[in-house]
Amino acid sequence: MTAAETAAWLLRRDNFLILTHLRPDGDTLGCAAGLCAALRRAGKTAAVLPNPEVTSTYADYVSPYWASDGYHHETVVSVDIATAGLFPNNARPYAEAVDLAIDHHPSYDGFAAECCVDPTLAACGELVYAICLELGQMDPEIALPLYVAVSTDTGCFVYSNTTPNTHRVAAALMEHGDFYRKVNKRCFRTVSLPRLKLESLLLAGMEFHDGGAIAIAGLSLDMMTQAGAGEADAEDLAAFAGQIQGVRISATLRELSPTRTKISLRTDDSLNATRTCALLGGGGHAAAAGATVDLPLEQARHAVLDAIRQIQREG
Ligand SMILES: [Mn+2]
Repeated sequence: MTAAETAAWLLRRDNFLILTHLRPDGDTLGCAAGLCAALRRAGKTAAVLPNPEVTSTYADYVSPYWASDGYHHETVVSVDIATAGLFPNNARPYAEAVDLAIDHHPSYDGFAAECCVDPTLAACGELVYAICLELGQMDPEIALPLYVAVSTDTGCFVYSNTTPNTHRVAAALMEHGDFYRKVNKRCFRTVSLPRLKLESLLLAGMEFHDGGAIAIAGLSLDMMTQAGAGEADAEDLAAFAGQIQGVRISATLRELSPTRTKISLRTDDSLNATRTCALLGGGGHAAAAGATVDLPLEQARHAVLDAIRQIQREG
């Protein structure tokens, strides 16, 4: 369905339960909060299924919309979820019962009865914004979480998925208040101390090859403990080494157990990341791929460098 058809569909229904995905990010949570606020403004009853994995970064934006125990719903809507496999545990009972999926993933697999999917959009928030306009609803309460959705899914408008439409939607949302200053500070200008310690430990143990063009970083379980870091502090750490000037190929290795290591590879045009990771039993995209190997961390360092060398030789 188009955004207009989706809005008309929503207006014919009531008592909405909105679902977000596993390891929830700003897009899924912001879309849920924004859509929930807009439906309530339109006179509907709506609530978001509490997501047990919500982090402190996003909790304030979405927790006012959590469904209470025993909330009665008739219409189930998922936002930013490509497949029922990404439902949190408490959403599993709804896997076969989703009435509408609103999503922007090309991999959306059709699990819902109806869908509004646009894979050209950087953030699902852009789509929910269009639906809210069609509902005739936009105010600061709706705009704030949608700004969170759009800004976080584009890394504050710098990831390669960012489009002119992303900026147009963000600009329109910014017209509804100066909330974006606090959002930008919280989401893009704040790092936890354990995260900084992790980056420092990662840098201290980083190995460089080819005059600094290749960086290999290892993150051990012991480093996590030393830094006092949790999962949230380690998020997207695979992007860290690639930020160093001159680095074209970066591998970030994470110790899962003394005999198992997860490899994340980021490359530029000089090396195909998928082909390299395929040698290690993994896969992914041309510039970002991964593999999990049954090797201790230190041996995995050698294995990934060997794989890089082999693909370089093959050209
Ligand atoms: Mn998204």
